[in-house]
Amino acid sequence: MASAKITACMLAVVVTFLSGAEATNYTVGGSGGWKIPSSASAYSDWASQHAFEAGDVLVFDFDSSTNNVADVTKEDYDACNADSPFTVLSTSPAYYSLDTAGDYYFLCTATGHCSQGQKLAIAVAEAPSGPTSSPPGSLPPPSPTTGATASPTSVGSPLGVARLVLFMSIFLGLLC
Ligand SMILES: [Cu+2]
Repeated sequence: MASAKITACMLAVVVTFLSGAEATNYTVGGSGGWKIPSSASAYSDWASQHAFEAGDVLVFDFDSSTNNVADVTKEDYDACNADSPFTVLSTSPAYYSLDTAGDYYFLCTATGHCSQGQKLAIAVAEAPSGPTSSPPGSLPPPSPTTGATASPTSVGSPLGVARLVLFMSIFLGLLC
């Protein structure tokens, strides 16, 4: 039983480390949400403003009575063919996890909506290895700074996040 407990603890620590590479939620279309856009290029414009990584989540915010979200092939996306989607999400807000790197294609299956621009194509990159790249149990090496001025380490900086994750892991380890 002891080994099982240790395994569980180690698993918890690993999960804590992995969660350090934080996922980002993106609300598709920003505050405008998911609808027939005023401009046909609205969603490609929106997509070009973001760098999606594996593990991120798309949030589709829409009027469920007249819209939905379907993930489709590139061919169906190009042709606005809504006849053979992989999945259709019809309840807003709809969360779509971008689990792996690659290209993703979405459209609204309501008649005429896709051809009026309610379609989204995004490219998702591999998630960076992030904090997990440093050996567990060791602090990240101090960044080389010249002079006596210490580099400002804000909470949002990669170093700050790595430290936070490390402390969380140690804390978790103590609990086990
Ligand atoms: Cu629609």
